[in-house]
Amino acid sequence: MSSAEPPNGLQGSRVKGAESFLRNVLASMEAVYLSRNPTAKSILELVRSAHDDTICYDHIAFRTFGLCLYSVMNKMDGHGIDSLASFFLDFGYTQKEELSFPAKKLKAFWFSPPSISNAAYDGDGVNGPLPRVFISQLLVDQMSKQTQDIIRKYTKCSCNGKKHAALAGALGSLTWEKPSHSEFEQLTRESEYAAWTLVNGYALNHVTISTHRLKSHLKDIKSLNLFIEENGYKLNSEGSVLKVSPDGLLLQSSTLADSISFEFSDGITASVPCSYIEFAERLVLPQYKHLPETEVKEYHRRDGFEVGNADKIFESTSKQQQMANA
Ligand code: OOG
Ligand code: NI
Repeated sequence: MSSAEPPNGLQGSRVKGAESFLRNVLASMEAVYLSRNPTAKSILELVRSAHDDTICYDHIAFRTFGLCLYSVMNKMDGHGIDSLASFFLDFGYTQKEELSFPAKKLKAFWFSPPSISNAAYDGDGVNGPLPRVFISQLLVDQMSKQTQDIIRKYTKCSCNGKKHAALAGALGSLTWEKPSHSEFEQLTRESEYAAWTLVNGYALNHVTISTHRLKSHLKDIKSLNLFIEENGYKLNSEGSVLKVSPDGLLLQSSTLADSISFEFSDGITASVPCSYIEFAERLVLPQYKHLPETEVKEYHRRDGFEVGNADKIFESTSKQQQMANA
């Protein structure tokens, strides 16, 4: 699952322009995210200021509607993972493993970042090491007819919006019309993921702080979780607060999504779930255990994602988690 060699990518002066464009797009996506999610914004500030630290993003994540064309079975209509993946692939990302969540009717792929000049590794946030990208999609064709009809109504009216998913994410704009409140409620009953995607579109679902790249004691995710809770924030406790992969090397936790007031097409205004912030600690792979800490690079650590962890992290936008923590 992991390789000891850094991947090829945006190196050399010819591609400097491409890298800076990619970072500008990420910065716009992040700005939309920070403006809508006060919890994420204040946690990033808190972690930075507590020990005058810089933050590296482990990954960023998006949600999409994966649906087949009406007429052609098994041919995707272009709103799913591919809509956003194409942008990241164009800028040097590499597609990695698929993750499958049959109970939630979801699947996902993750993408590893291109390698970049070493200088950039000193930056903060989107100016630091480029994040992995996690993109999931709802398996729309497995939903009830009622839910499918609603999703198809909106994806259809977006025309070619799906070709500009990254732009939509950077602008924080939906590529389809706003739904009615009852349509949102219908989706919520069947799949909270579907309802989230209908009102948030291609906006960033979360960014993830790489805890092992912090300098203070907060590099230990258990200390960071405690610190976040002591400062009055609620963490997603689905399963347990700390999600641990079977190999014990990928540790993750997340906050509960903020809510935002949303005006539906029928004039009803109601609060809808927005985005959350995640924390991830990647431990050193057994074969590199002997390396002194100062020599440990990111590619010596556990890479990738874990279905069992992700399955619980998806719940960060669910009503049930909000109520359990109220
Ligand atoms: C993604 C949940 C999974 C991870 O790091 O495994 C995830 C989502 O909520 O859309 O973020
Ligand atoms: Ni994540």
